[in-house]
This record gives sequence, structure tokens and C-alpha cells, in this order.
Amino acid sequence: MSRLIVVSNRVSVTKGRGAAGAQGGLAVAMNGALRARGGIWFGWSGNEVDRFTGQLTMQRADGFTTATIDLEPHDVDEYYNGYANRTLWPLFHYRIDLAEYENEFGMGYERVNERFANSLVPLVEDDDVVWVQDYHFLPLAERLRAQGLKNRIGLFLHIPWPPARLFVSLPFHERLVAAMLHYDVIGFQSVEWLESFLHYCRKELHADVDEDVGIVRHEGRTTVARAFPIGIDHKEFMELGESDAARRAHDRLVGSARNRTVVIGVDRLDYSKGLPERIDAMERLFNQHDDMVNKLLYIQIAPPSREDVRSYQEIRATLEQKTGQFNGAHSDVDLVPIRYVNRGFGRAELFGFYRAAKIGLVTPIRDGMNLVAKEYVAAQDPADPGVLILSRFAGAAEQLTDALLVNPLNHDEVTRAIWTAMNMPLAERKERWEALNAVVRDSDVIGWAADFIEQLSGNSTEALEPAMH
Ligand code: ADQ
Repeated sequence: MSRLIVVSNRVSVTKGRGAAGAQGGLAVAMNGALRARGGIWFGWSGNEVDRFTGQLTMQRADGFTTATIDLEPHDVDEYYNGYANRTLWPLFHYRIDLAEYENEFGMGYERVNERFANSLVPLVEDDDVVWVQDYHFLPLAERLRAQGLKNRIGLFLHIPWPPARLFVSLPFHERLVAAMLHYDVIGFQSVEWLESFLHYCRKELHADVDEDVGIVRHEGRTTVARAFPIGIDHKEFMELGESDAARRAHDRLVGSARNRTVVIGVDRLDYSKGLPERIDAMERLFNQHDDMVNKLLYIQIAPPSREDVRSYQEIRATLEQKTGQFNGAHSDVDLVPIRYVNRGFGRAELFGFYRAAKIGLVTPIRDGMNLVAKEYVAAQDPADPGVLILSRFAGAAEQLTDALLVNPLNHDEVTRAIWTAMNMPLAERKERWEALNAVVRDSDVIGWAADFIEQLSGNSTEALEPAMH
């Protein structure tokens, strides 16, 4: 079997089971894929040095090797905090109002992609397959090709692809997508993001696009573009659910809820996750129904992320203010309706919290997939499952059609969904959950990685299946 080389911004090895913490969905997914197959995980160490050397630090991890490089402070400012998180992230989440277009950001992004290519090329052997993760490295394949790499190179985009009308607001958008077309395979989380990409390629690049099979031909190259919806490591997660830590977390939450229905949200603190809008929906619920303080407890777990970026400082301040105001208005002397917790938890504890919560509230304004929705489903008690309320704007909504799907911007709809979920009969909860759980169990991260790698390893584009499978 050929080796797998994974490239991503950060390399984060989970130290044994249940310790992934708040590293985000990518870390959770990649550890599963690399542990199952073996190979090298290459990325930024997270450290800064005064002068870039490209020197690699190699370490043996749990079943695979990690190789990391250090970056200069201005690389981190311009490439990571800049172009990746202040330009591409907001734009790809449809927030062109927050997207910043600075020349230095673009130049830093190009420079770091070049540096990654220079350091990676010596590690790659002839029949390795190279699998690049996410929006940090859209042009990396082009840089690797320029250095003569002939290997199969694939990209998986964990975030949405915006509609062409929004994407064209990015300066040099044609150049960026033309560089992406040096990948052999580009994977998206959902058919919606895939279709936006294909539409852009046809309309703006005038590429030859076969939408039925997801093939883009441009300047003599052929790229396969398909939807590969990511999943969770279902087996591992279920095993965590058997642990004492999970049971303790469950009992602790149930005990402290004092017979109130627990609603849970678990999200990185990010403006794409729709957190202030959730509190607005709660506000309506509490105003519409009497005595909600005795009926409902909303736990929002939201560890801060990207704290160097101003829009993240702002969303944090907004949330603190809104939860403070809400609790001030709706608490009783011995009952507080919103518990807002700014830290990460072990995955076993999360399992216990999910199971204790009769409602999972997953209402991002835009999200590539959203793995919390899938974790919430997996963690439910089959005999008495909770209800998932899911934003129709998350990639997960394409698969999890038996959730209560809502428009997170429509507060009334979310309020109604919470009320419906609180009052849903057991038979309906079971029926919905069984359908949801079958999807979550049968499309896990191991299968996701295997599908992508199989597509990437194939030398022929002749016998392609339809774009979505
Ligand atoms: P994220 O935006 O980070 O990922 P998500 O898919 O929800 O979002 O993954 C979050 C992961 O981090 C989950 O496994 C969750 O359990 C964990 N997590 C979140 N908060 C936590 C906390 N307080 N403590 C512990 N763990 C916590 C990006 C994209 C998503 C896409 C994933 C994977 O934005 O759309 O689903 O990558 O492709």
C-alpha cells in the first residue's frame, strides 16, 4: 500500500483516546485516518522563529510520523491570522462584511505555501499519495508541481465553498482557483459546496466542466471534484461513552439540572456558529412561555479560538454581554437558565453531556459539515433519545434530514423547534433518532478517509461514479 502524506496547517496528535480536546474537527478526523493507515503528517509546529530555516522536526506518533516546521512571526500574522482567518474564512462562510483584503495577507499566504512546498518535497517518495487539508493550502499543489512532483495530490476543503457571486469579491480569485486545479482530486463536504465550485469554474474560469461526474478540465489538466461528507470516529466515540468519565459527566449534568430539560450547544467560539442568534431564540422562548426557568436549562460550551483576530474578540464580548443580560433577566434566586462555559472538555465528558441533554442545538449560520451534530446523535440513549435541532445551512443538513431542520436566522422558527423538541413524544424521537443514527454510524470518518484516498489513488478518471455517492 502506498504511503499517505497528510498536510495541514497544524499537526495535532491526540494523546490516546478521549484527549482531543477543543482542537476542532480536523484533528479528530485526521488522527483516525492516519492511525488506520500509517504515514506522515506534515504541518506547522505552532512555533515561531526569527528566521525561517525549513528545518523539519520528525516525531513518531501513535501509528504514524509527524513532521513539522516553524514559521516566522510575520508568516503567522499574514498567512494564518491574515489571509486564512481574516480573508478566506469569513468569505467562505458568506461573511463578506468581515472579509479583509490586504496585499500583505495574500503575499504571506503565497510565501508560506511556497515554504511548505520546499520543505515537503524532499519527504515525498514516488508512489506516495499526498492529501492536503483545507483552505490554508489552496495553491499548494501548484507549488509542488512547479518543483516536479508527479504524485497524486488531493485537497479536502473542510469549510463551505461560497456562491460564485460572493467568491468573485476576492481579489485574484481566478488565479487562486486556477492554482487549485493542479490537484487531482478536490473534495467538498456537501453537494451544495461542490455545485458552487463547479459553477464558479464554468462561469468565471470558462473551464470545461462535466457537472454529472464532477470533472473540471482546465489548461490541459483534469481535476475530479466530488462531495465526501466527513463523519466522526463512531466506534471510538461509542467506546468513550462506556467510560467512567462519560458516566460521571452525564450524572453530574443530570443532577445539577434539577429536572429541567437540558439543551446543549458545543461549538468553537466562532461567528459562523450562530451563538448570539441562539440566545435571541431562547429569549423569545422565555418570553412566550411561563416558568421556563423551571423547565429548561441551556448549556453552551464554547472554548475561545483565534483570539488574535478582532472579530473573534468581538463575538466573545457580544456573547458574554448577551448571556449576562439574559441570565440577569430570567434567573431565579436558585436557578440560572444559561450556563455559558468558555473551555474545552475531554471527548468522553462531551459524550456524557450530550447524552444528558434532551435537545442538541446546532445552529450555525454557515458550516462546512459540523461534527457536533453527529456526535450528539451518536451519544443518545436508544431507549430515550434526545432531539437534534440542526441549521439547514450546515453541510450536515444534507445527510441528517430527520433532524428538526431550522433557519438559524429565523428566531421564531428556532424557538418553535425548541418547544417542539421539548414536547416530542418518545415514539417520534425514536423514529427520528434511528434514521439519524444509521447515517452517523454508516458514514464515519474511517470510511470518509478511505473513500477519498481510493479516489485519489485511482489512476483513471474514466469509470467515475456520480459526483455524490
Ligand atoms: P470546526 O469548525 O471546528 O471544524 P466541528 O465540525 O463542529 O467544527 O468540529 C468541532 C470538533 O471539536 C468536534 O469534534 C467537537 O467535539 C470538538 N469540540 C468543540 N468544542 C469542544 C469543547 N468545548 N471541548 C471539546 N471538544 C470540543 C471544521 C469545519 C466543520 C467541519 C470540521 C471537520 O468548520 O464544518 O465539520 O472542520 O471537517
